[in-house]
Amino acid sequence: MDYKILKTDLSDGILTVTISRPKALNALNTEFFNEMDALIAEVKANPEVKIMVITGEGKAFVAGADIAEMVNKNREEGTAFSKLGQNTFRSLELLDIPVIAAVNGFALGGGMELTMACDFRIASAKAKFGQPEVNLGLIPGYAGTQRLSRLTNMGNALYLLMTADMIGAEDALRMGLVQKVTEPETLMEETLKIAKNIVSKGPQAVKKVKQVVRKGYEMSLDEGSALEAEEFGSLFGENSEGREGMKAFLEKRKPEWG
Ligand code: DAK
Repeated sequence: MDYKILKTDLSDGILTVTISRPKALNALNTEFFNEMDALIAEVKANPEVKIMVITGEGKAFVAGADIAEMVNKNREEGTAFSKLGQNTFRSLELLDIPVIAAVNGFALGGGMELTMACDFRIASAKAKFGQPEVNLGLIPGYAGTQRLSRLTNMGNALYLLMTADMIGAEDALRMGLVQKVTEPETLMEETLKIAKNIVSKGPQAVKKVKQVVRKGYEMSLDEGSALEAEEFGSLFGENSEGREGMKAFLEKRKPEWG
């Protein structure tokens, strides 16, 4: 499929997706959500894609939901716009492959919510994060109120949501919102290095890490541990990825993942 807003590049199993609507600082409109839904469906059907990296073109990652598109919506339309985004972000989060946000600039409102639907975040030292919805008399509509407290903590979430403060990459790192800060020029190089490293690991194991951590987060420790034991076991046995990985270690060679 041809995309207008999303630029894609697939190489060595890494799908780089660049959100490209720089004149509006990559603000998220209906067209973006439709394209992202289509892309997610393509990714699910393409075993060549081992990992996805999302970034933005120009000075913004994404400066939020498109205010120009939202301004005249009525209550029902507002709810529908929120559900459209929530569903897209949830599908992204539920992809079985890892998804990394490479945050190059402003990640505000819906943009920060998009980064939070990714598995982890690498930020340029120039990145700025914020949930400015209360400035507009709104609250986040793409589950930002839910993911922010889970990713950081209740105090950080309420502080950022109530003040609408914009924070830099180092503060985001300190809060646990981002995992690594890079020089602006090396953001993509460093993110792709991390992606390549993950692609070299046991692909089933990487998928299971995502599944077990994410599902386990919603469970009690005992339920989560039971799930872990089950999935741990699924990597054993003849022709399994675990057998190959352990054999390769003992034979002092690189594993050959199927
Ligand atoms: N939407 C639409 N256009 C935007 C935009 C946005 N979020 N952000 C920037 N733009 C546009 C600007 O209008 C401007 O367009 P022109 O005037 O050139 O036509 C162009 O991008 C460049 O922006 P600036 O001239 O403002 O650039 P600056 O460098 O001076 O400032 C800025 C950069 C990021 C500080 C500033 O643009 C800014 O404050 N932008 C708005 C940031 C913001 O408030 N974002 C949060 C959006 S609200 C919900 C569903 C979803 C949501 C909430 C509820 N339900 C349905 C319940 C989510 C809400 C949000 O994400």
